[in-house]
Formats: sequence, C-alpha cells, structure tokens
Amino acid sequence: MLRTLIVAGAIVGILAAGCGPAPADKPTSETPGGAGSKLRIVFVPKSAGNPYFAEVSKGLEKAAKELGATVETQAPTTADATSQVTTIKDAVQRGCDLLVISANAPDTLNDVLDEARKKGVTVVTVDSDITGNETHRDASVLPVDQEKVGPALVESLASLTGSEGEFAILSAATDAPNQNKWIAGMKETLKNPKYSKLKLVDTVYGDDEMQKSTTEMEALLTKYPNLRAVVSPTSVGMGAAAQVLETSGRYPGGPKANGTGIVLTGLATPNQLKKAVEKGVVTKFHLWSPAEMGEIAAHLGSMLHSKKVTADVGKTFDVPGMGTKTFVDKGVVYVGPLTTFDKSNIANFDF
Ligand code: RAM
Repeated sequence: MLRTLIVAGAIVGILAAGCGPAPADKPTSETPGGAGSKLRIVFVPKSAGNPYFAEVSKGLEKAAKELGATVETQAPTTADATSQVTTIKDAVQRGCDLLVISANAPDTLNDVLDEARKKGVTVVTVDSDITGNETHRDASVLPVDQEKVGPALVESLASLTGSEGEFAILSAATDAPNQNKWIAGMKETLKNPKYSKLKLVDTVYGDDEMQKSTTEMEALLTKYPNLRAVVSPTSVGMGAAAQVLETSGRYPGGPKANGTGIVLTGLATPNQLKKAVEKGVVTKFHLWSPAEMGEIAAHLGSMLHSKKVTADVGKTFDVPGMGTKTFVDKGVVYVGPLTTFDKSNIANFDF
C-alpha cells in the first residue's frame, strides 16, 4: 500500500514538474506560477537542431532554475509556422503557463495564440516577433534594436567589398519576420548614394535547413559568375555558406578566388565560424547573445504571468543580474548590443 502511494505520488510529481498534463484539479488557467505551483514554460523555436536555439534554451533553463520553474523545448517538425501551430496546440493541451516562441511567419499563429491566451497561457515571442500582429501575444524579447541590423550588415558588406560589386542574400524561410525586417533595413540603407555601386542580384531562401541553404549557396556561385559577396542574415544560412565557400576555394585568397574572391558576412554564432575566421574564409560577421535573450524572456514571462508587470511603452522591469529593461513600442524589449566578430575577438566568445 505504502509503495503504491509513493509511486502514485512520484507520478503526480513528474506530471506537475514537466509540461505534461496539468493535474485534473488544477487547470492551467488557475496556476499562475505563484506559491505552490511551478511555472511551466514551453519554448517553441523555429526549427530543431539549430545551435542558435540551443543557446536560447540554455538561457531559459538558467532563468527557470532561478524561478523554480520547469522548461521544455518543443521544436516543430518542419521549419514553418503551420508546423508551429500543431506544436503549440499540443503544448497547451499538455499543460503550459508560459509559451515562448520564435515565429516562423507573422500572421499564421494568431488563432492558436489567441486560444492559448484564453486558457491563461502567457505568450512571449522571442528572437522573431509576429510583426503586424502584436496584439496576439503579451510581449516580445528581441535581441537588438531591429532597425540597426540592416544598416550594420550593409556597412560590413561595404567595408569588405570596397562598396562595389554584385551581391546576393541567402535568407531563412520566405516568411521569417525577423529576416524580412532586416532585409528591408538593408534595402533601405542601400538607397544611400554611397552604396550605389553595390548591386543586389538575388535573394534566395535556405529555410534554415543546412542542406537547402547549401544547395542555394552553390546555385548562387554557379548562376552569378561575377558575384562579389553574399550576406546571410541567418545562422544556419551563414554556416552553410561558409562551408560552400571553403570547399569551392572561392573565398578571398582561396585557391579558386579568381581575382578578389567572394566575401561572406551576416549573422551566426561565433563557435560556428571560428575555424572559418582562422582560415580566412570569413572576415567578419555579427550576432548578439541568444542565451541572454532566453533568460530575459523567461523572467519577463514569469512577471507578466503573475501580473507583476504590464508591457506598456516606457514601463520597466528588473532581471536578476541583468539590470533594468524598458518596453519600447508594442510590448517589445531589446536585449543588448549587436556584436561584431572578427579575428581580433572571436576567441573570447564561446557559444
Ligand atoms: C537563425 C534563425 C534565427 C535568427 C538567427 C540569426 O538561427 O533564423 O531566427 O535570429 O539565425
């Protein structure tokens, strides 16, 4: 009898600790993460197997420990918003208080997020917002001021090419709100007459899949014999592009450079490109701290869930060890600065 009770108790403990089914007497909407109930966080990244999102998960896990919450990463089966809808439905059904999601599209998730919020789930977008549909989530934690990414990419492109030549963009999914925002920022920046000799010849989409990104990069090299540069504002795309450049030998100074060679810049984690930078395949690129983004999202989500803060413009909140954050427009919080990585500093980073 005692043994049966212990086993039954253990099962209830496991269910309550994870994002498994909520105990029948405690519906999700009535478990605000306060005393006696653990906040159950589910993170839905854009796709599985991306080291960038593994870093976001690390940040969420660190915060979850501090909050006494549980966290589970549930990736969609394919890197698209329709697949994320299924993942979210499943997470909510199994029991979840705080949903943290990086959106694959700006307008596909509205209904499923509304349903989740009706059931008491707090929704925080992270990394990639549902741009234009912000009323369907509670807040958004974005890595840096989104207006600064496009201009930074163009500046790097210009400095690496002498502001001259044909270039292409290798992006993620066609609908990705964050990449599309940054590409729009690049196009706006390119209107400056000082960039008039930089010519965008193509924008292709690798869907944040290694194989598709590789194929798209290879196709660019074949299709545009005068290609001078590629900008890839996605960590998956940039990792694939660096490998293609190295294998083809067409990077500046490479065995098949055939003149100036092809330069590559964009966004990626430093660990992905350390070797490429050492070998001279890549000179410089950018990113931010994905882990800090996850950490802030969990703390903010917890405070929103227990109604300790409201996501109004100008309102602030404190994150343990990370200082005070302020809401800018539409419930958005920016994490920190955009970091540029090159030979001089890349060894100092480990993510
Ligand atoms: C990929 C994803 C992510 C983006 C990074 C830079 O990992 O597309 O959304 O922020 O690249």
